[in-house]
Amino acid sequence: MDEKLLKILRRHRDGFISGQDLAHKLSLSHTTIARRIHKLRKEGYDIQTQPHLGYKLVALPDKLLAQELGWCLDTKVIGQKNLSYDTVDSTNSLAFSLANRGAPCGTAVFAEGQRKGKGRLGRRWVSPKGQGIYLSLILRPQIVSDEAMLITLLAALSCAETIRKVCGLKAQIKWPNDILVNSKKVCGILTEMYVEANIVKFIILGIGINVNTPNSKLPLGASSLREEVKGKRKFSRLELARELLRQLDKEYHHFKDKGSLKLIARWRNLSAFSGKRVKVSFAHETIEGQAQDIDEQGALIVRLDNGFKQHVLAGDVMRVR
Ligand code: BT5
Repeated sequence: MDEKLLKILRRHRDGFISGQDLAHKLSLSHTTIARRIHKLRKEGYDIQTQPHLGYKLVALPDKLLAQELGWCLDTKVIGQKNLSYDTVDSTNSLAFSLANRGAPCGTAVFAEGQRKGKGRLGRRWVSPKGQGIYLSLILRPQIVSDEAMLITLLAALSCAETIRKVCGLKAQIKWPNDILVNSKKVCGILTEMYVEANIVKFIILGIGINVNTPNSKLPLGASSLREEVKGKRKFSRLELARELLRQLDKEYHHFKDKGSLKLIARWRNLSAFSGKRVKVSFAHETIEGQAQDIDEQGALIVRLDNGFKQHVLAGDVMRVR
């Protein structure tokens, strides 16, 4: 990818830059410049040409390209190394093998589509190409495995905040890993980890967001940001993904420096089921009661009808009316 050429074109977005100037700045021939512009256009960059004036970058590709995701991204760790792929089986599986081979904390793996997107407990994540965000982040926090749930909550908070900020939609968190808009699932989170002697060696934080996906391509009960916004306006996946990396970076550093208290307090404000009657399903059992709060480990506190408070660390929650 021609980073330097793109950098110059970006700086001249309000006007044209001549082929001669480009050739001079990059110490290349006119023919090479023309060839590279052609290549960028094939990547999806909209570059206008005017005789005597030269070139002008009009629009970026509707793709999550690593160089666009990372362009002047003001984060400390998250997204400082981005990898982008066309179609993969699962970004979580790919990130897991990269982390195993030593990829640094903050590495973000994006794909345009997934063939075998993973949900929890062997479930599938429907991942149509070019319409959603499919991201896996490699994190290396210094925590024990009991604290890993907090990373899921941190991610849920970052996703909900991003959707609220960029799309103006009232995103809410359904414990532990779903983001709902108008009670429909628009985003799911899958946290996987590698643990040795109870110490977390790395975490793969997988995030799937239905951005412009039509409902016809999604399972029942799911929706996308585009479907839920008035006028069904299309959103820029790039803008959303960049803001998500920023929010994740901010929340991750808060958590590392100040612990989980503030995180939990902000999480509470966006929780969809606080105080509501819920049913929680486990592999072999179901409980029913009032969702009261989450504890300092991120477990859901459910008050059963007999007054007993059960702290739930994993399970599927459903609202009961
Ligand atoms: C999740 O699991 O919600 C976690 C989803 C994580 C997906 C990301 S994409 C990037 C990264 N790479 C991966 O391979 N995965 C992660 P769970 O709570 O188990 O929900 C799964 C259930 O949600 C399915 O059984 C369907 O009912 C529903 N579902 C599937 N695809 C969906 C979609 N695109 N939008 C909303 N709901 C969906």
